Amino acid sequence: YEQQYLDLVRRVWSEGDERVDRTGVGTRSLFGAQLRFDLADDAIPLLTTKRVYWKTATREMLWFLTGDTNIRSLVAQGVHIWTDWPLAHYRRETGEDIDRDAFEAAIIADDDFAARWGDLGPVYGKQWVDWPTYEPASDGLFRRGPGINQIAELVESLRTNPGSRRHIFTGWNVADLDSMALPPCHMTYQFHVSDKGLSCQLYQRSCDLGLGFAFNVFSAALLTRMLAQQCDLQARELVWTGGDVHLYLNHDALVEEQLARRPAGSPRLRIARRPASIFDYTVDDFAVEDYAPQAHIAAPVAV
Ligand code: THF
Repeated sequence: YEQQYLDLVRRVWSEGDERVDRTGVGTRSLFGAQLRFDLADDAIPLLTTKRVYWKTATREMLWFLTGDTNIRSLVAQGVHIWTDWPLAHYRRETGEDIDRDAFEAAIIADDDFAARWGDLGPVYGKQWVDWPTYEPASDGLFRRGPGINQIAELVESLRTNPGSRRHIFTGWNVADLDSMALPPCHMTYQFHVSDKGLSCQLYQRSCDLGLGFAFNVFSAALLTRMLAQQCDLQARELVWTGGDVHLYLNHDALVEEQLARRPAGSPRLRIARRPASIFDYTVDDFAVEDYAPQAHIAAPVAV
């Protein structure tokens, strides 16, 4: 399955349209791509042509499921993948040239600093488990209603109405986009149940093929496995659909190195226990086996 990914990387790198993107770094990109990953027998899409820090991706997924949108709890766990956006915002607003470690230290040490500078706005977690609603009040104004937990409703619908074609959750809350540090990239998830098991299709409007992709497919597969376990289903397949699929021009060394490598092995994901609900997993519940990747390749993230 990894060969599909490498073929897509090669195609984007050689045939992609070069364009200036939001970050100013520049990309080569193509529009519209689909890859399929088998999830049967504990198979998990984890690239072997470079080490992928799957525990970091797992911590991020569990963080989404808590509804938290502040980077503080991630940073406290040694997860740095969301720090660059609040850091850039802080530098812009204050003009202070604080370094990343000092910024993260302040996020951990100082409650007020974390509340003021660590929040990403109503991003993934907020929309997934607490989508805002409004209800009319007697004064003719509207006030906040109870939030909608899309994930809890998804589990319920998979259990009680498996044949539904509406097993969907989305982070793309149009009214909230302007308040988000970054609008969702992996934006819509649809699930499908047949006698062969539970499948997931992820629509990802924008994909950083060099960096984010490895995290995004692992995370979607992880979530599908958790949902399957909670609903007593077998996980079957992950269908990944990308919109703007791109490689950043400053990932040239990563691309050349990774394309020179050959995939090897078939990693498996084991889940050690069956937690009481989809919201009760911890990172220690997961183990990856048969994963002997080639060396990590560092590459800069475009902010
Ligand atoms: N923006 C861009 N430009 N690329 C992305 O992949 C991306 N995301 C999220 C939001 N905006 C994005 C953030 N997720 C890494 C991984 C995931 C990220 C951001 C950064 C990253 O740097 N990974 C490195 C090191 C990981 C580590 O240090 O633990 C790697 O080699 O994988 C995609 O959803």
